[in-house]
Amino acid sequence: METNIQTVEPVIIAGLNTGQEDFDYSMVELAELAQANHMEVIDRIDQVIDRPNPATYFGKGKVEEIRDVADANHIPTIITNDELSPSQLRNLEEGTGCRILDRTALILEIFATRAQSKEAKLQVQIAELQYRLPRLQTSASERLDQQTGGGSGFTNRGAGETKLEMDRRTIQHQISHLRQELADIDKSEQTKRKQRAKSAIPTAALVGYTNAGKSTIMNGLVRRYGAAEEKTVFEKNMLFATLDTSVRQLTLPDQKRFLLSDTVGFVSKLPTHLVESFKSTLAEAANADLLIQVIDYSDPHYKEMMETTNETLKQIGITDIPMINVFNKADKTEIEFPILEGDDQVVISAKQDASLDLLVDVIKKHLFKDYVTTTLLIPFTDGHIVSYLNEHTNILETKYESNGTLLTVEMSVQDYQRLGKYEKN
Ligand SMILES: Nc1nc2c(ncn2[C@@H]2O[C@H](COP(=O)(O)OP(=O)(O)OP(=O)(O)O)[C@@H](O)[C@H]2O)c(=O)[nH]1
Ligand SMILES: [Mg+2]
Repeated sequence: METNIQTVEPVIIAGLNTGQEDFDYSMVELAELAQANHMEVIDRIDQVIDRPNPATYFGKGKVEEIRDVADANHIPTIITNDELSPSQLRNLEEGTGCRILDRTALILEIFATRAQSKEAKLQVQIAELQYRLPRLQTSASERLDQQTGGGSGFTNRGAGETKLEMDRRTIQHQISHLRQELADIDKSEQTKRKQRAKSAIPTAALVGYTNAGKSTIMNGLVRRYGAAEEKTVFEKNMLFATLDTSVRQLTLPDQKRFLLSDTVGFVSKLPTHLVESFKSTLAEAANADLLIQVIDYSDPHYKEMMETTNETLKQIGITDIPMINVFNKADKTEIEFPILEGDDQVVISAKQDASLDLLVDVIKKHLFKDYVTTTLLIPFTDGHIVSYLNEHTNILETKYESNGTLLTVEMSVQDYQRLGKYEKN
């Protein structure tokens, strides 16, 4: 739920530049992620260094600098550009006196606030618990007890460890419980998917970086080609607007039908646990006949974004589905559009009808490539077959003969197999 009155938390973002090419871009993106989490970035602190300090991530002097800047500006939270090890996180918290949120925890927070469906909520909860598990620690007072000893240090440490063990076990228990719940939901989703597969309607899945325009394309196509009951989906200029998968059926003017799915977008350094948890959401893409990768062509970093998308797809095991590239938001560039490049690339704007038409042409070429065009003679006594053909196939020509209706039809292989007996030789 979004409310208008939102308290905005001031934060500092901090990153280690170890010479990686995309450092600046990843820091800009980190700021955007913070904004998406209702935070205001007050300052950015970088450190150029060969490798992270194993104990504190930043070097000693930098930790002090961060503490001073945070102190001077009354900033309670620091966000780091990389995921930190449990001990780095703890030491940095102690060294700066601030709450430390690493990139992974930030993304998890965003996902947790955005998750709407039961499935997405479970997926995020599992990923959060997995993130927390190795970061559990004895409380500060317990650690103090251990250090000061208090005469019976051994016993105290023993008690602390037991509490920690207990917390771990509780979390592990919760994880397996949530996994089971998710598996039950998955089962019903799988059944739905199987039903769709049986109906032999080809499917295409929109994939790509977050904020590229996937949902906008989905809505553009639903408005043009969806039946009245097919609802539009949420689209917004913010990272991770979509977390759930939506599937819509589209019927083109030539009666060709296909299912289109819209799903969660990707971002660089997407936490592994999150990718793992979202596998079932992404199953829709894994089972598609065609992937439509949407790219924000107006973003100077679109190439890195494509790379991240391709890498993430590989990571979740989606490797051999044909893919078309949609270079979107061309209206925000100087580039001419809509244009078709080769068989599998288009430059378009999701907000322009001519663009959507061009995209549909390309989708059609892929999804319906083994459609058959043939001529059928349907006896007048089989009027229901003519009605079926009218509704489900593309009728190119109709002639009435003395012994029945002669139709030149373009149709799916499945229909051809069933109705081939009417074929006119
Ligand atoms: N100018 C312009 N804006 C676009 C175009 N396509 C999408 N947008 C805008 O880009 C923003 C993000 O669009 P979405 O469709 O929500 O993006 P998404 O890929 O679904 O993003 P996530 O759900 O976060 O993964 C919205 O503000 C859209 O209005 C386009 O072709 N041109
Ligand atoms: Mg979306």
